[in-house]
Amino acid sequence: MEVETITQETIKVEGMSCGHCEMRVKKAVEAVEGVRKAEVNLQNKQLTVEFEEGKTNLKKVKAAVREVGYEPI
Ligand SMILES: [Cu+2]
Repeated sequence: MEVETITQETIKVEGMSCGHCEMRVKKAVEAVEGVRKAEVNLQNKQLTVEFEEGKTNLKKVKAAVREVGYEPI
């Protein structure tokens, strides 16, 4: 049986100005294979993401954020 390791990371995302931006980032990150959960906090400019290690990594998550037009830090 395969053991999945779930990693949780919180990063800052610049460029979000409203709830629409928040949803775009959330959807983009949740679409990344291996991502279990994404929560975006507009006020704190924070993205909290839970993903399966080995299936994806923070670099891919950040790339997905950039793809929809925001700047992960
Ligand atoms: Cu917006």
